[in-house]
Amino acid sequence: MTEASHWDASHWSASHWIVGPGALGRLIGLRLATRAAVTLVGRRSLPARQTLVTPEGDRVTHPLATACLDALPEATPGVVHLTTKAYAAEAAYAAIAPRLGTTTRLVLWQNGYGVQPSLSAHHPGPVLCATTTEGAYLEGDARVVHAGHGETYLGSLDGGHADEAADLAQTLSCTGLATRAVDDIHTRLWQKLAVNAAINPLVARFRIRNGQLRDRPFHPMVEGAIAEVATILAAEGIAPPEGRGRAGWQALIWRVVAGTANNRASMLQDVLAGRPTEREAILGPLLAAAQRHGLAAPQLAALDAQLRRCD
Ligand code: KPL
Repeated sequence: MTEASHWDASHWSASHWIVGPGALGRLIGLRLATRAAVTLVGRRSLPARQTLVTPEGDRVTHPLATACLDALPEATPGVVHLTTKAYAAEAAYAAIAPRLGTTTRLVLWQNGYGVQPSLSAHHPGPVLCATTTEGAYLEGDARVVHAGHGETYLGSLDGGHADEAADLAQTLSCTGLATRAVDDIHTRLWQKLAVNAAINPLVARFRIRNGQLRDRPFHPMVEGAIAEVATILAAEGIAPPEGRGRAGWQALIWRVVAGTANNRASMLQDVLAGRPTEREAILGPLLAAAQRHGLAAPQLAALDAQLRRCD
């Protein structure tokens, strides 16, 4: 029997676990709660009533099931959304693994390109990777603010499970998270990684908002990072945006800087809060690729070394 003929469209209305309920996880959980049974699974227990503030200013409160990683519900979930930071994903997966079955769909929402290949190989059921530009932040323990609408892309690294990706994309879209199923999620994850690599380490190092990267002395530093990223990704066979080589990377990255000018990037927020950063998931794959191809990446390597001291 083919994967598609196994497919049961009611699957996405099955139970969804949100493992790692930070801002993104709670946004997904509260959006899905209108259509499915949702359980927030975290390291500590959370208030069962959670409020979503929509970009339009509406407040919607839902009662959600909550659970702790060390006291999981008995039932096997239909879908697990792993929404931890990249560095915490493997440990969170290991903690829930005893409850997962071959029918459990695993959706990986991490930045960078570290856990996606390893968990895709490891999980016995279908694995989808997601990359999103949805903006959300927490206000206390019981409220998430959906700051701005973005776009989410969803697909499996080997291009399989297209029906599952299409169906989940439709479900998420219906709840207010515009999502497209794609067959090139590998490229899209690397493109997001490229954006994060050119912006996040610099703003974290200099403790500036994204828009300040357009000014001196930072502008040439961004251009230097883009040049290294573009060279590494060309060697790695990752298509530049709009197929335009380095100019495509420049256009994309400067567009994101302008669009998020007022933001404190996630890595800066992590540094300011004394949390570990996603340095390894974002710069690690680039530096490993540079080494594989015998390319020098002095600026990315220096940023990596500086951030390592904050970890
Ligand atoms: O994704 C981001 C982040 O903060 O991690 C960017 C696009 C850089 C926006 O701040």
